[in-house]
Amino acid sequence: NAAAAGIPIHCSLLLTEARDRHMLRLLVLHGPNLNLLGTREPSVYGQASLPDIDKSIVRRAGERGIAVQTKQTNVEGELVTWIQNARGHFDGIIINPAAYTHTSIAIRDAIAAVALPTVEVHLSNIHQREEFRHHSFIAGVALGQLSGFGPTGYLLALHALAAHLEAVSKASRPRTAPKNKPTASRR
Ligand code: CA2
Repeated sequence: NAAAAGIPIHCSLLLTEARDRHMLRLLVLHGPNLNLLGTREPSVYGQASLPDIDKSIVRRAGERGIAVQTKQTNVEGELVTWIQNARGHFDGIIINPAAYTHTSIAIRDAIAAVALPTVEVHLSNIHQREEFRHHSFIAGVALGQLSGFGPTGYLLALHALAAHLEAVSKASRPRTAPKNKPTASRR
């Protein structure tokens, strides 16, 4: 149930309503230390705080008629549990696993197990930074990766994931029989 899934009751009601209205439901997860955004290292991670970023994601989702829930934790196991529990409640996941990107087989396995399309986001360009940041355990199980676009990366991920889900849902809909063309009646 929703409470066991770590989803607050008010939010679970919103998610149920979103499902009933055939809205896409996306889960946005932020990993360790991202709660410090805007307070330190602005030259690397920018000036925006995590609440600023979340507000812009929620605003853009609202404009597109998408329901989103955003969550941050410094705990690896919590991310694993939230990913596992996303099944049945969400259609896709956007995740910045932060430093766990480069270390966590557990998060990779959870994403593979839950089989929800997942987009990996990084504020900085991890490929331009230290060697140890070049490898992502997540990239191999992600739909795609956005790295280096700052907070805009989350909005690009939202757009890309929604486009993917809409295309998948359109492809799986039964094709309606083409309407008979009116034929010219012969006298
Ligand atoms: O660029 C990204 O988004 C990262 O995922 C951020 C992680 C880093 O370990 C990854 O290699 C790339 C670090 C997040 C730490 O965030 C801070 C924010 C403000 C001050 C200090 C750390």
